[in-house]
This record gives sequence, C-alpha cells and structure tokens, in this order.
Amino acid sequence: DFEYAPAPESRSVVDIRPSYGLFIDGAFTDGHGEPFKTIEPASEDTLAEIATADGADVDRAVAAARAAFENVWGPMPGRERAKYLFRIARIVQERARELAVLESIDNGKPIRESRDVDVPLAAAHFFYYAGWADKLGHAGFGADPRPLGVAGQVIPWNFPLLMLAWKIAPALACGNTVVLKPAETTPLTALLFADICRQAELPPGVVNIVTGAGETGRLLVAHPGVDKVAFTGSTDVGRQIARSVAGTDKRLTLELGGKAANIVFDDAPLDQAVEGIVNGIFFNQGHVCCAGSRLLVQESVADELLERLKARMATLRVGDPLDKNTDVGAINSAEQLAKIRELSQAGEDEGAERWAPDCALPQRGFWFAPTVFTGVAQSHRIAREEIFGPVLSVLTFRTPAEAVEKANNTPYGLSAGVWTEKGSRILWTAERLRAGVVWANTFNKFDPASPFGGYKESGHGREGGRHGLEAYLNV
Ligand code: TXE
Repeated sequence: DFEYAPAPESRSVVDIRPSYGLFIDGAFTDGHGEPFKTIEPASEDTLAEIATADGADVDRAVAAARAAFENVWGPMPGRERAKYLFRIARIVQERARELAVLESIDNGKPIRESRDVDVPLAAAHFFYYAGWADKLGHAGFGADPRPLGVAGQVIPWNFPLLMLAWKIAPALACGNTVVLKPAETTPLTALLFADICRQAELPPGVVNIVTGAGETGRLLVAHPGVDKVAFTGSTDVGRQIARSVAGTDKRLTLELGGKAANIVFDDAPLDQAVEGIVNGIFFNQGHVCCAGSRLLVQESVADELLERLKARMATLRVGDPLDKNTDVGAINSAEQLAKIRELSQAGEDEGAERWAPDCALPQRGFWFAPTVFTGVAQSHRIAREEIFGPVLSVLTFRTPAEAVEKANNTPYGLSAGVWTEKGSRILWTAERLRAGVVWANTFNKFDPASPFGGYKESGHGREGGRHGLEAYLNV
C-alpha cells in the first residue's frame, strides 16, 4: 500500500497555468460561460480552471473560422497549406516531452504510452496529411476537389491530443478551417496545441479551440455557420448529434463505441496472443473504443490460455502515470470509475466469475485493477455493453463459425482481432467479421495511412488514410 507520489523531475517540463481562456482568431480570450476545473485523475488535485464557451463565444469562434476560410485558408494553394502542416508536425515532435507529460497528468495514462504512442502518432498524422495537401487533385476525387468550409469537431478524453490530430490534420489539409471542442476532463493538450498553432504562425482563425462541457459541444454542432460536423464519443451523444444535423445540409462523421472480439484459435501462438490480449484491453486503462474487450477463445485451449493470461496480468504495474515503469495508469474520471464499477458488479450479479491480481492501488485518485471475467454468457451486460475500462470478458467457442457468430453478436462493429497460425483462417474469419478493422496476430496497431471507423452503432465515415480526406472535401 503505497502513497501516490508525484515525480517532480517530469512535472517540471510542463508549465500549467492556473486558468485558461478560449483560443479564438489566433488569441486566447475570456469565455462567458461558468468556468470549470480540470482534475488530475491520479491525485484528484485541481490542475487548472478552464473557460466555458457560451453561445456568443461559439458564434465568435465560428465567425473567425469562416473569415479565415473565405479570405486566407480556402484560397491558399495546397503546397502552402502543406508547409504549415509540416511545421506543426515538427513542433509537435520538438515539444513531444512536454505534450506527453501534460497528457499523462491530465488524462491519467502511463507516460510510456503518451510518449511512445499518442504524441508520435499525433505528429505522424500531421506529417501524413501535410503530404496530401498539394496532391488532392490526384487522390481519385477529380481534378479539383473543394473544401467544405468550417468544421465543428467534438472529441473525447481517451486520446485527447491524438483525436485532435485525427480531426484537425485532414480538415486543414483539405482547406477547411476548424472549431474544435476538447472533452471537459482533458482540455490541456488541446490548449497547448493552440500555442503550437501560434508558434507555427498559422493564420488566425484557421484553428479555434472552444472549451466547455456537453452544452458547448451541442452549441457548436447546431451552429448554422458550421458546414461539417465530426464527432468521436459515446453512442448516445452520437445519436443526439445525428438528430441535430438531420435536416440541415451539414456533412457528418461519427466514431462511436465498440465491443471488439479478440478471437484466439487453438493453433494460435499462445504467448504472443496473451501479449495481444493484454495490450488489447489494458492499454490506456481500456479507455479505447477499439479495445479487445471480449476474448473469444477456442474451448480446447481456454484453460491453458487463461492460466498464462492471469500470470501475465499479475506482472502489470498499476500506479503513477508519470512513472516510466507503469503499465496501467489512472481511470480518467470519477464518473468513468463509477461506470466501470457498476458494470463489474453487474458481471458478478449475473453469475460471471471475477478475477484480478493482488495489486495495491494508490490511496488517492481513480483506480481500477486489471480484471478478467470468466464464465461470461452472451446475454450478460459485460458481454454486450462498452465498459471502457480495464475489464475483460471471456467467452469460449468450438468452431470457427461459432466464433464469427459470437463476435458479430453485438450492436457495435469497430474492430476485432484474430489469432491463428493459419493464413487461410485469418482471411476466412476477417471476411465474415463486421468490423471496420481486423487485426491478425496483433492488436491496437495504428497508422495514419489506414482508414479507421465503424460498422453499425460504432458510427459511419472513415478517418485516416486517403479515405479520411473524403469527409472534408466536396468531390
Ligand atoms: O462521452 P460523451 P462520455 C463512451 C464510453 C464512455 C461513455 C461516456 O463507453 O464510458 O462513452 O463517456 C461532448 N452535443 N465513449 O460521457 O458525453 C463532450 O463534452 C455535442 C467512447 O465522456 O460522448 C465530449 O467532448 N457534444 C468514445 C464528447 O462529447 C457533446 C470516447 C464526448 O463525450 C454533447 C468517449 C452534446 N449533446 C466515450 N454531450 C470513443 N468512441 O472512443 C457531450 N458532448
């Protein structure tokens, strides 16, 4: 039982101000809504007070984005826009340590992940789309595809900087301007990104950041001056946004929840599969829309696999996100922790068997031990609902057809994993899975060149790759 102890040497690379305003038209400005606090999940300490954008502030941000679109960014040749995007990408790399530490403090994710995954991938997205900015006429969308105008973008708290990059990089490459609302529990890296835009001398109004809770997001999405809405978050809010956009001429992409199956066949390399399962569900505390939250294992190897999985789980280190040895960090918020606890309790109540390694959790902050449920039935809530935490539900199957049927038995369809030595079985299974991404003998691998997005209630539209351009162009 150890106390949460901050690591001062890492903290010193970031300069968190006591309060933050909105970033509109190239400058920080006051918000007119009630300010809110962002909290450090690992300590429950207040990090900063953040402005809330009200209706008039959203109006100002959209007007700034409109003016920048009409006068500067829209007419600018692609090769000029590319220069700015390359510059932003390089500054993200130069300020990588600062961004990674700030992300871990505000979100709770392990520094190893923010340093090796979130920040490098964010930079990679800007590099990748910078490369497209002067080649849009050669992307298969006709000789002269046009930008849409002002994009209103609302993002969640699980990958704050990376989701910002997924949204902003393609929008800007295509000649659109942006008003983005980060999640209320993780606004700090978006505000640091605003500073990066200034450092890159991006023309004022091209990127605007408005902070606030769901109401600010609602105002942004409903704003008549917005031409394109892009949202990543919960399925419920996605539905509300779809309703708000219906009947307007706005374009919409939604990236919503998931309940991915990670399918392990009896011929799979088991130790490699265990690593993939652990990465699939415990990466980022399971706060991942494409998390491998359902393990489907072939009956004949289930006991062996579970034994190895539990042994591996017992080695996971849960604790201080700023400690480079940490594998599992803090749960992002009290609300999310309550949701994980509630669903885990439902798992026990419905008769599944719960197991977690014996690990000491810090006294302060929001924590949940890596947990696995066995004996899970398809009807159980923990097999059907997105838990969005470090909780794995294990089901078994006998035949490949049964594996596919169970994997597809979900309202979601974002991702899936297949583990087998047989290439033909990978192809047979992948063809039948209704999921936007299927990983084979690996999991949670991302590349800016690959499109990402869902089937069914996981949303529609694709982000990333050439396909990601389509959402921001009139073809
Ligand atoms: O999401 P919300 P929450 C899932 C996950 C999680 C659950 C709830 O299961 O437990 O959703 O998380 C903004 N109009 N995912 O409550 O509310 C909000 O301010 C416009 C999966 O945090 O959807 C934030 O910026 N915007 C997911 C963003 O929407 C609104 C990632 C997401 O918050 C709004 C996150 C409104 N009416 C949660 N209401 C994924 N797909 O990765 C809220 N927002």
